[in-house]
Amino acid sequence: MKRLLLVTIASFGLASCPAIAAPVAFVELPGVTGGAPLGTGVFRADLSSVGIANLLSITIADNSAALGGSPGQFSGFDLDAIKLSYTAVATAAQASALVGLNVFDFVNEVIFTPGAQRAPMDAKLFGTGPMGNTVDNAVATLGDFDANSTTIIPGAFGFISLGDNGVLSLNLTAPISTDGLYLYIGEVGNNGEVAAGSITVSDTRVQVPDTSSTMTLVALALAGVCGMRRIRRPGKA
Ligand SMILES: [Ca+2]
Ligand SMILES: [Ca+2]
Ligand SMILES: [Ca+2]
Repeated sequence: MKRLLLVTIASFGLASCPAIAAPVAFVELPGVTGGAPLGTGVFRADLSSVGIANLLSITIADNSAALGGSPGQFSGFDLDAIKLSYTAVATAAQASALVGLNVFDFVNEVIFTPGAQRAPMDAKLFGTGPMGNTVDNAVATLGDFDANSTTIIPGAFGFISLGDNGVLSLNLTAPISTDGLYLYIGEVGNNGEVAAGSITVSDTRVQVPDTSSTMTLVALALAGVCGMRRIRRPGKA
């Protein structure tokens, strides 16, 4: 039943708004970067080969299978920074020095669905806003590879922990060509969490919340298709 519903929703999406999304392959650059202590591993992807001419959004999903790293608020992939550039650099330190394209809005064009914490749990994931379902970019600083690679508080800084199976989507402020374009992401601690297998790039914007209205639209669409005849039924005319 659940599978049928998902297929239906996907079909609606394809019918009204064609979208192309492609997975991304990463290579790990040698060395580490970040703040103090230094410990961010950097992964680079060549977006020329993803089959999308113009890039509009990037989605990063934790794919750690609950392995690697630390529990509680530090569960899952620890994202230090994300950069796009037409320059290919070869080391983590060079990626840190690279001035990325000014195409992100880490405050208004970020959609975060927190993943699960491993026990013992904390109030919310590290680097998230008051309710735990937004990015606090004053802490995460997603434009800079500056993370302090520690779980000691105070001390930890410069990243967001996605939680197990957490998902972070970023809309670009303008579409950019993928020809010669490189994506760089950093994992704090470089200690076993994986997102590389679960990053997709798309030529379609990701819907900025709120999820309740999205679900309402889906429900209305389904109700419209499935329940037309019932509208006249009540008998209180
Ligand atoms: Ca982690
Ligand atoms: Ca950072
Ligand atoms: Ca980590």
